[in-house]
Amino acid sequence: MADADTLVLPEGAASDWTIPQNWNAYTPEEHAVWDTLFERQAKLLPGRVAPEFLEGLDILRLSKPGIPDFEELSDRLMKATGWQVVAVPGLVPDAVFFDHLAERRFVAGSFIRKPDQLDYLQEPDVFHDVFGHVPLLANPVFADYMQAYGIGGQRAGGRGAIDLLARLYWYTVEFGLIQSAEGLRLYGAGIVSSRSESIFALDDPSPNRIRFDLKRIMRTQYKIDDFQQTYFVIDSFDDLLDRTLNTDFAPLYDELIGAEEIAPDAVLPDDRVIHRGTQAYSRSR
Ligand code: HBI
Ligand code: FE
Repeated sequence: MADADTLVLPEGAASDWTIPQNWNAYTPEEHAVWDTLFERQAKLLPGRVAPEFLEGLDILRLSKPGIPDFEELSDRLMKATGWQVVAVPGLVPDAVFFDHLAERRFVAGSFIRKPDQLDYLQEPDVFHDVFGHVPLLANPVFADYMQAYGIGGQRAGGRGAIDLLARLYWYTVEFGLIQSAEGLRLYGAGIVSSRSESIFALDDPSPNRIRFDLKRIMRTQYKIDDFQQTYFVIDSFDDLLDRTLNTDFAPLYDELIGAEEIAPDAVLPDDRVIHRGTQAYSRSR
């Protein structure tokens, strides 16, 4: 999201880019879109998603129907892990995004996609942001990882380092897979909020599935407008948090800024490959 820093503060937004969610203004049709998407994913995900996500999903089962009221949601999340959900108009500048995460505030778009966009949407709406991201924020370890990412972003300083960090976010928070005792499971918000990618990421022979490697991920380009060609698999949330907390990022940036980038579909000799993708899907596009 390289254009996140050329954005201008929208009218009516506070200096931290937050806006009132205005829950009462949602129409019955908008709530119905949420309900349709929620039911679809709630049916599809058991057996495919990390158990921690399913545990967190209960946090979204609120007293009112439809799109969650962020105040009520934040009350619950605050009790679980000290996180809050705040509304923003859309994409916010990187520095604003990092500051919110560092303070344990997750920024969520408050608008919802139209009924004819159920399966594909470029900009993150409330279903992606809340259904996709919030359940894992109820998990103490993942909650700490997200805050650590925000603090890491505050310290990054400069486009080069932020681009490297954005890849880490992309291949974990948005499109990560995890090895559970029962097998490979989904946890990335971009996957779990998408019906088609929830199937593709786990079952399709096309994409590579490669074990998590921080340096490798930070060199890997990604696609923002189609299914991923490679998914990276973590061993556990504890391991993900440990690896990032125990890494000194400053020398890593020095080493990696300007290093050769890795194509989204590449498999390297040193990769710990779980599945070597056929890339049949991407070649058919
Ligand atoms: N803004 N609303 C919103 N949501 C994001 O996920 C987001 C953002 N701004 C910047 C950003 N993500 C990323 O580019 C950072 O992780 C670098
Ligand atoms: Fe997201």
